[in-house]
Amino acid sequence: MAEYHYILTERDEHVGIVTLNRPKELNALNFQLIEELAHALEDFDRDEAIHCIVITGSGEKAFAAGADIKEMADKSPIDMLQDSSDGWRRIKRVRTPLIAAVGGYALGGGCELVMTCDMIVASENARFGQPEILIGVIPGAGGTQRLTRAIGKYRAMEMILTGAQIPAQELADLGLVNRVVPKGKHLDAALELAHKVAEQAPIAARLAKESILAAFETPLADGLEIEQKNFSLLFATEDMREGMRAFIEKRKAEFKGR
Ligand code: CO8
Repeated sequence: MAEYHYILTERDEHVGIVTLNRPKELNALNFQLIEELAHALEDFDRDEAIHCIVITGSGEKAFAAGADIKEMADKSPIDMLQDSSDGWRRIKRVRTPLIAAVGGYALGGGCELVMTCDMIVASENARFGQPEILIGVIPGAGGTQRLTRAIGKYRAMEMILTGAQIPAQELADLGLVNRVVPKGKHLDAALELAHKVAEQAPIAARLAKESILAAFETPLADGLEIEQKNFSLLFATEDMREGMRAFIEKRKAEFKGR
């Protein structure tokens, strides 16, 4: 297992857990943290025993309060391109389903990291926002795109142009947050969901993720092609034979990830 300074990793059966671990700085995402996070997610992604990954923040106050403003303040455009954007690209390429467990603030890059995940579980006190405009910039890790696709142009405009913080329940009502749970219960609830996902045939879960993400990146006709090909490809897996046989034999399927 790699040595990390700003994150913690652990495993709970078939679920990998990554905790952003700079609680005094509200888990602000410095360049090294993003590099470590990308590395840890890639490690879990390569590990056949891991079927779902939960990302959370340490401490009670925040998932992450954004990119590290103190580190960014003196950076040049080239620094930003070279030091930071590669890690974000690597996180986006992770094929294993990702669940964000959000307690407290998910702001700026923190909100963008949450939206890079595939499902979002939040405590009732969680607050989401894209406050970059308040410090003279705009979201730079997908916020203008993912937020707009999730909640629509008008609400995204308001959030990004005012920098307002929005409570979890309001975003659940708009479709961004999967479920809101009592304060402090976000990790337990995310793990419960993760274990449900981890019980499924893992290759099918990855191809389902890939196909759903295609809905954001391709015209409908291309997305339908991708889905059809991924669906057919699953007929090459032992898990597909097992799943269908188990249904016919009226028993629970035992998936092996092959
Ligand atoms: N960066 C660095 N340090 C931070 C950050 C941050 N984003 N957020 C909080 N901290 C630090 C504070 O400076 C403070 O440190 P110290 O004790 O040394 O002064 C400590 O964390 C605790 O914070 P506060 O005292 O401010 O706590 P409060 O409870 O009073 O306030 C807030 C909490 C409202 C969350 C407040 O800290 C805040 O507004 N933080 C900044 C939020 C923000 O603007 N986020 C957006 C940053 S920009 C961004 O994310 C762009 C992403 C693009 C990435 C693209 C890369 C390619």
